[in-house]
Amino acid sequence: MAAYWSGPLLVLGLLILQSPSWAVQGDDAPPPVFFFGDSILDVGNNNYLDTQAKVNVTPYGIDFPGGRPTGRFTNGLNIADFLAMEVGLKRSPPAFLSLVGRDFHKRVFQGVNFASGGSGILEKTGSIFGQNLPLSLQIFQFTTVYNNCTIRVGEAQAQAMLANSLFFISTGSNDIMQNFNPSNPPTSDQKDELVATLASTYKAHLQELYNIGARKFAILGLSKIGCIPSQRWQNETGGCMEELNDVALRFDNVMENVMCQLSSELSGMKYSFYVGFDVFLDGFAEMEIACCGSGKFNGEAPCSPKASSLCAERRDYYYWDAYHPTQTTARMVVDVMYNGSPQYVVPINFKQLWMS
Ligand SMILES: *[C@@H]1O[C@H](CO)[C@@H](O)[C@H](O)[C@H]1NC(C)=O
Ligand SMILES: CC(=O)N[C@H]1CO[C@H](CO)[C@@H](O)[C@@H]1O
Repeated sequence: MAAYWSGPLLVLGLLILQSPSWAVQGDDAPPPVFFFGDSILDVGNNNYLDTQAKVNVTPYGIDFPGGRPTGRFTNGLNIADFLAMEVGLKRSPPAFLSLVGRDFHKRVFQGVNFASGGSGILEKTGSIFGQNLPLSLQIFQFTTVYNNCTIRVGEAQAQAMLANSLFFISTGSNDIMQNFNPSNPPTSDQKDELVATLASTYKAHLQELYNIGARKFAILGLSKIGCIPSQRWQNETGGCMEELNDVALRFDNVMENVMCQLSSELSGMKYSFYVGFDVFLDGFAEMEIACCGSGKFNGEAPCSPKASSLCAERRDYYYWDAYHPTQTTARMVVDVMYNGSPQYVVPINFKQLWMS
């Protein structure tokens, strides 16, 4: 896959070389924010891939400015956008693949979004849908951007910039859902084994980012993925898939430890971990049924232009489609991440990490 992208990447490299250094942006420009991970943060990378996990069709984007689909897996702005707004940007920095072959130099130093729907920590995760950018490839793509920045401004300045940048990552739920068979749920040992594999692979990827120069890591733990409409409809009583929630909880617990370990092993490394599992957002009239989809809980089939029913009051819904939160939910989640108490974001919240 890396070889497949080497063409477009080279084009991007040349563009960066021709662009003015970010020093011309002025000293008051905020440091960049880099996004990695899955569909929770994707702002259009999958539009460029051969995959079923592609949402550049209505009614996706119905509440986005202009009402147009962009490749975000929700009705409007997503978590990457709201986080970017907290740190002073208009919305998420552009999708990496949208920058290839374009004149983007004015925006690239606000950051880049490498997230790709369907992707996970493991290489093969999401391949049932077609192509995606696994975490390893996202980091490779980041390296190419960074290397070219270094050519422009020199290593010292590039390192200084990275040390102040925020690295925001959402991954793991696709790995868990795709390794889970509801009719044959894993034993406790098998759950721990899966979580250990995911956590050690994730840890190695975070170390790679650190080795390149990343210092501030904002990590999204998993929420109750057993309660999303695509899972809930499979429970005869309409409850959550408790086994899946149990794996997500184990993942959060192990990753919280991994982050703590990393911060003691890696000098200057700082982090904020969003314990999504513990967060309950109030104020939605509908917490179970997806706004767009079909079948039980609108979770049996994907949200699509023709086949789906669409709810009337989107802001009343927690879930937009079978897997993803609505814009309203995304805004509330970011508020907890950014401003929340240590009950939900440990050991500090994203704002404290950003300001540190
Ligand atoms: C289904 O939901 C009920 C609660 O309504 C819960 O007790 C049960 O464990 C769930 N079944 C599975 C397979 O998760
Ligand atoms: C020196 C260096 O790393 N240049 C890289 C610029 O980016 C392109 C692709 O993004 C790479 O192929 C170059 O190696």
